[in-house]
Amino acid sequence: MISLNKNHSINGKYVSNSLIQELTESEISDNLSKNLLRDGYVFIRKVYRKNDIQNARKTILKKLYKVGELKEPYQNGIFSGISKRREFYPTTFDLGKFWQEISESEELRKVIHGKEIIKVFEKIFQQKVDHFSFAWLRTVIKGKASPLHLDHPYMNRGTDKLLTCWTPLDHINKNEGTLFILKNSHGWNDIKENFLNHDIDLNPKVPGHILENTFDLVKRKKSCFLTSSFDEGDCLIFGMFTVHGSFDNNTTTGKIRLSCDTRFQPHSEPMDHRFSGRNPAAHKGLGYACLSSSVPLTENLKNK
Ligand SMILES: O=C(O)CCC(=O)C(=O)O
Repeated sequence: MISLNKNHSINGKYVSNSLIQELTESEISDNLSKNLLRDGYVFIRKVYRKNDIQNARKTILKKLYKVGELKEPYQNGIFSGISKRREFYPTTFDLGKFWQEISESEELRKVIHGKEIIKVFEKIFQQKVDHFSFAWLRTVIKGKASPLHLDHPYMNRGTDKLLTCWTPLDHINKNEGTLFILKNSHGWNDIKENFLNHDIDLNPKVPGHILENTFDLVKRKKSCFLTSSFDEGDCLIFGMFTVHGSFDNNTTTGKIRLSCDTRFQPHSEPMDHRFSGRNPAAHKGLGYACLSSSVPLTENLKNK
């Protein structure tokens, strides 16, 4: 009989226990480039200072509380089920500016662009590094998730040496919508060819995410879901062709899942201009309004 994992579901369908494995952990002292090449990702714990993460989280949650989206005490990050965000920020432009202000808060930037994570990327690239100024701060409510995708079609106008850094901004229990990577997916040439050079802004009719059913793909590739519970300080780094997504947030407390993804590259490589500078244009020139998290939590239907 198939044993289902009640923590992990995709579109409401539970994943079988036999398809779930723990992400392999790397230490900062390991050969990170080698591990990245081998696995398509590196997962490192205790990179950031806990205190910095806590300050960043508090700043973000306070802003959400002020627009009525969190219950008291707001520090617990429990969704209130309502939102006044649109009352304060009626237009898409206003909502984008609100999200930009949160995303650019000093406390968050101290984490996502701080010396601890820079050190990790300098070790990976063996040279000075740069990062996008744009950051993908995500607030995922109960029942929501990010679709299965790889990052290449979203940000491929600079260097192919770009790496994603996914940073949990809270402890994320296994049932709270953890990120997953499909094992060995960085080596799947058919998937890579499907998306190679696809640019979602130039060709918006073709989706950036994978349309094949996630369970079918996992079966076809004899793969499995790699995930973990995440703690303050952890980071998960992966390449542009590593297939990933998130499980549904199946919280029992109403807690939102808070995380931020950022992108790093060698300093010597060209940068995708959409995501750099003081007011990054991002997708469709919308700036921070291109993110689904920029809309009120009550309207947050999908996460890419
Ligand atoms: O956090 C998520 O739900 C999605 C993150 C993601 O897709 C990414 O880091 O590229």
